[in-house]
Amino acid sequence: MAKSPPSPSKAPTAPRAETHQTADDSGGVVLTTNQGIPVSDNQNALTVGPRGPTLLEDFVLREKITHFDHERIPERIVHARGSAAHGYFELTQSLAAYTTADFLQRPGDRVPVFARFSTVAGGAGSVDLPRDVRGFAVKFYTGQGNFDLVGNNIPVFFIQDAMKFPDLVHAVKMEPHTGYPQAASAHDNFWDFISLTPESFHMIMWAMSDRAIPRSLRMMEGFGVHTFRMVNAEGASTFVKWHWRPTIGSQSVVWDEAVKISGADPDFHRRDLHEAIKAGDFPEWELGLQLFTQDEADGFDFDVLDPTKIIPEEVVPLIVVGRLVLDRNPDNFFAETEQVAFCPANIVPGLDFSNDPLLQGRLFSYLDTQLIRLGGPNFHQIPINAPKCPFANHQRDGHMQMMVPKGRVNYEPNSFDPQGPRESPSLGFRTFPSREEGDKVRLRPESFADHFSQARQFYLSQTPPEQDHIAAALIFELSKVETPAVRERVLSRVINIDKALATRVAKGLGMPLPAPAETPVGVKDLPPSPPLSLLAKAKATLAGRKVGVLVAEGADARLLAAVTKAVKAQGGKVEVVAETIGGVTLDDGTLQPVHHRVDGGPSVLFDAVAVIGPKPGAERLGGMAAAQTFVRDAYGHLKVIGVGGDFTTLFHKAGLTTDDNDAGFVGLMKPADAKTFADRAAAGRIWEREPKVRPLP
Ligand code: HDE
Repeated sequence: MAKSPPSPSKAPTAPRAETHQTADDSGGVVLTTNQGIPVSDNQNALTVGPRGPTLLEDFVLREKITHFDHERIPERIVHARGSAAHGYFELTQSLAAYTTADFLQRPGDRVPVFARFSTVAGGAGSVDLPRDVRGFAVKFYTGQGNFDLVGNNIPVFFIQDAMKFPDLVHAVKMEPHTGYPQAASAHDNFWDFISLTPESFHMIMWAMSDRAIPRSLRMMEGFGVHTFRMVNAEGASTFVKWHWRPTIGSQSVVWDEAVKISGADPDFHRRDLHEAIKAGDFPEWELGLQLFTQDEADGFDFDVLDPTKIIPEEVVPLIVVGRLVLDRNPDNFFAETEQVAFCPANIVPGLDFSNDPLLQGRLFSYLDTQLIRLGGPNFHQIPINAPKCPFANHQRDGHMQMMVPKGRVNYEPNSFDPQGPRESPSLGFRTFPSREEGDKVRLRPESFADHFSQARQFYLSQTPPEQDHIAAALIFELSKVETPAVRERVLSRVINIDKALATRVAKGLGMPLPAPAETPVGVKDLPPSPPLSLLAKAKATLAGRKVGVLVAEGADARLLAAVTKAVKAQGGKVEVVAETIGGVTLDDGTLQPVHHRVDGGPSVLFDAVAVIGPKPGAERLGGMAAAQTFVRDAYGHLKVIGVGGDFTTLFHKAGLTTDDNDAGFVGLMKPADAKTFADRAAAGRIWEREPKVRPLP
């Protein structure tokens, strides 16, 4: 509503309850119907007498309820749960040699963007931390129209052909006869499909890795997945793979943490993104490109059109050409995050597609999906979807037409509107004229046949803790599968990736190792590629991370200040957890504000924790189950734990000892110890502890 109408008659028609807010006297905004009719009473329906039947005549009630009844639109069939933000893309290196795309010409140029991150399998109201692939979709509002890079946080996909997408998605989503599980791949239908789809096993290695349980949306890598093209002013084409790399480094949670975060804060990722941007801590990614020619592509031992393959960075290095910064939260979740319509076919002059059969299917699907989801062909006029450059054509009418085209001309060629829109051979989008010929067939190319070599390469490129987690994830997922034959079939294919991994998983399931499945081509031993591991390139920093300090009554104010300062120096934030939300009194008499009550701020919400306080306060916390769980979970999740005081009772009751040479316990006896604590916390989890808390086969 742009402007409120003037307040009508001042005379109230019925007695009002004291608490009702009115605009009558204040000169404030008058509530109206959607027709602009001022509303006199927003509390009570129109009835015959105060206790009589409601009248059909009550157009105010009818309009309000009718609109409410239609508030929901169909959620996305995949990627329904998402969080988004506005920002900009800035070019740092000219790509004029490769493309005519205007936003990629001049370093320093910025274009506005809207980025949406999502899970794939769960519904819109599902939790943020299931084991799942994450969508990473960016809409660039360029001067030549919208370019949508609709990618994921994993650079390969489950299937090679669009024909299989509905089957994959049906298999992973809740089972149709029971309606569960929500947002979880740990069930029979998913693994049945996977076990019968050997091309999925490279992706399965990624999906079982910690990449599928990210610590924050701000700490995810992103990938365009398919091979795309750039086309330069001479008409020459270069292939390109798109990569996003977070500047604060990548990090994941551990599985038990993911499970508990889902209960403690189902909006963990959404809240983290929103709060970071609100605090001015803007998430940022580098745009890296892998550029390669047709000749180079022909020399690879995999097909660049196969979306189940990566190009190792050792084969084609990444060049950094720009940065993505998200600096503004959406004003309205529905209008922006929900109604945004991404489409891989939204592409600007100078960029182009490849023949990747999965990409080709996507080029059809997204527009089709928006027609049903947003209700008609004019969804491009919704502000979040509209280009920010002028656009003009002779498309007309349709549901929810918001524009009022003037004049008689709605066709072209025409002689009546010489200034009207016309095609432009020089400025318009032109498809790269690649030569294509062949029989019409339904055939998977032979060059797509090697399903396991890169899966093996991925697994062997991981650090030992990451390999442990892949084994643990497979054991967890398959132990939720009730059909033994499905588990067996999966294992028979995991052997093709790595026999030691399959043996561990079989042992963890208490099953004999089956015979390996047949593979159409031999599995190659490819050299490990270190960038495939997140831990190998983890950054020692607390940037974007949080430290939870459980503060007992009477705690040392100087120590808390020193910890806060040291954590801040490492880029992180401290949040105080205490017995009550009203504050905790420190030894200097100040009332310290508290972020979380102890049972509402479990340690899973933090990257490292500390407990501080004098003996009586510490003893009191020692008797609380929530405080015991706080430290027990922090230990189990391999976190650094600062200990400022005598917390013997707390640790004893949590079943922990602090003196077993565990590098993760840092004494906070005096303010000067805070730096050691923050530096240790910045170095990350205590991986050496893991075999003690989660022994694996
Ligand atoms: Fe999507 N995908 N997809 N997808 N996809 C959709 O479009 C589809 C694929 C991805 O935040 C849908 O607007 C097909 C790969 C993201 O709004 C739908 C195939 C990749 C998002 C659709 C794929 C993606 C979607 C559902 C196989 C990574 C969320 C709602 C041929 C490169 C975008 C919608 C957002 C959404 C179809 C495979 C990424 C149904 C047919 C591979 C990030 O049109």
